[in-house]
Amino acid sequence: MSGVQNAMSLLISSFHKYSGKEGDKYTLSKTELKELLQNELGDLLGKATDKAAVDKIFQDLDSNKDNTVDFKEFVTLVACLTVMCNDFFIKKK
Ligand SMILES: [Ca+2]
Repeated sequence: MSGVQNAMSLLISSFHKYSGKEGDKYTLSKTELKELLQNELGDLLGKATDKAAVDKIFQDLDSNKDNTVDFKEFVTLVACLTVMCNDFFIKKK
C-alpha cells in the first residue's frame, strides 16, 4: 500500500478502535473522544486534553449537534492538525 493509503487506513482503524467502546459503534462519545485525544494526539495537544479543552473540542467538532463525533467530523480535526504540522515543517526548513 502507498504511504497515503496506509495513512487513510490507519486513520479509519484508529477511529473505530475508540468509537466501538460504548454507545454507537460508529461515532465517538465525549469519553471516547477524550481517550483518543489523550492516547493518540497527546504529544501534539498536551494540555488540550484537559476536561474544559475536551468539552470545547467536542462541541467544535460536533457540527451537526447530535452529541457524538462521527468519522466525517473527526477527520476535520485531523486535517486541521495536519495543516498546522505542515506549516510548522515548512517554517523550520
Ligand atoms: Ca455529530
